[in-house]
Amino acid sequence: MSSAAPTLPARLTVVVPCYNERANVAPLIARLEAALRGIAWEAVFVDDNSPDGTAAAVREIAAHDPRIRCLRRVGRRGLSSAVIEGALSSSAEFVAVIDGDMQHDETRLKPMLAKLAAGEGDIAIGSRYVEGGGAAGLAGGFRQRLSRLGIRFAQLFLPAPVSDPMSGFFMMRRQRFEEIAPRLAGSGFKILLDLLFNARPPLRVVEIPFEFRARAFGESKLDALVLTQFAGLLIDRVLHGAVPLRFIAFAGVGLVGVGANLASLAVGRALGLGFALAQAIATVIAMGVNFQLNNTLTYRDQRLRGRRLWRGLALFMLFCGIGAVADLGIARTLYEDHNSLTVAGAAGAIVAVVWNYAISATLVWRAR
Ligand SMILES: Nc1nc2c(ncn2[C@@H]2O[C@H](COP(=O)(O)OP(=O)(O)O)[C@@H](O)[C@H]2O)c(=O)[nH]1
Ligand SMILES: [Mg+2]
Repeated sequence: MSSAAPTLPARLTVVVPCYNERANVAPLIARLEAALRGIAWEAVFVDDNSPDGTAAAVREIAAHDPRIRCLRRVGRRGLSSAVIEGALSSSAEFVAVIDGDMQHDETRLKPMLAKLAAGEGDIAIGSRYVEGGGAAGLAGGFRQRLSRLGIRFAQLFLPAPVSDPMSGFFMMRRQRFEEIAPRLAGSGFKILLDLLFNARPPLRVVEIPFEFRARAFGESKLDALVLTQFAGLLIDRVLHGAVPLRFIAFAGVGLVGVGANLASLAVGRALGLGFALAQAIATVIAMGVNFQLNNTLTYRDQRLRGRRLWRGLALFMLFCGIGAVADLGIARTLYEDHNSLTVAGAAGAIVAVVWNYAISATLVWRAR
């Protein structure tokens, strides 16, 4: 690694979000160095306290290379917010975002900078889907189909067509980024989409093709969750933020829970259990399923682990249990008053989901 101190402040900040990418840190820096020769650059690795020691690997290099910085965040996870904070830590004229796993082609950074510096656009996007680009490195046909489907959806909401609005590889003027930053949703994975949606006036886009490489070390952190989070972003866009996304996710999980409850009840009955016992067991199973799904999806960014997980589960079951009893009471009263099962059932369900949501947000997964 070069130990030459930069004589100029950075013109380009490369933001590298990373989680468990220790083995990729040194090779990526070597590649950036080769690709950015002649440009005053720096790189900020934004690490969410990876257990594999990614931050330490960055600091080891930063100790003798002033172009390298480490931004270690604790108690938080999230690709979008990592990118936002990394970019906001920059004072350079341009900021770029590149994955920390070498799947993006760092040799495209120079052409991106040239286009932006020439005023050809406000944002340069590394695209897998324009002539000369490729998505072969996306693990599995499922991920490729998912990605294409998502792109088609996103096009419906974008001010101008962009061939790869889900790309995590782009560059823009820092000044524009700073203007848009306060309006960003900041949650989930799709920071570029978030930027394109929220820029006023819309960003002028230039697309630079690149070949998405296969991962050399480590594993992908993005799976089917990408789709749920992406759906969330679109729903939020349609509803203009009128209903909290978490509530929608929570209600969706609740529906799955109802299915789990009915299925368990049927199994219990088939095994010859009495109705009350089968229903009690089915309720506990459904609450467990709901808790687990909420912990991995709805509250992914505040996911409970270890002792906190068990404490959260106990609280969740206790309060949702109280909710279930209240719900039965409301349903019964309404049924007696109106003699309509649908009204009674629906009212009971609405009260239950609002109650459970309120408890979950304030007691179980409270923001730390
Ligand atoms: N700081 C931070 N980085 C993340 C997080 N999730 C993913 N990343 C990084 O974002 C980049 C893209 O993630 P990856 O799992 O490779 O996604 P894929 O290439 O779509 O499979 C990688 O550099 C990851 O290490 C996160 O929660 N926090
Ligand atoms: Mg990757």
